[in-house]
Amino acid sequence: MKKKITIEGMTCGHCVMHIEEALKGICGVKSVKVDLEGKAATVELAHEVADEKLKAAIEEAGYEVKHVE
Ligand SMILES: [Cu+2]
Repeated sequence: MKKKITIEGMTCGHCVMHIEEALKGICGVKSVKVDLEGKAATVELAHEVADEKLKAAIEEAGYEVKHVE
């Protein structure tokens, strides 16, 4: 299962790492791939994780979530 998250506010590789770590800290997240230029993160999930949970982790890290699909 995969989800794509559209994120606003990433500007550099540090932001990418910050978001990767925030998402990897969530139970159920198997892997994370962040696309800086595409302003998105793709997460692979071991089991269902609520969109709200993904969103909260990113917002806590200081970025804005536009969309989860
Ligand atoms: Cu940055």
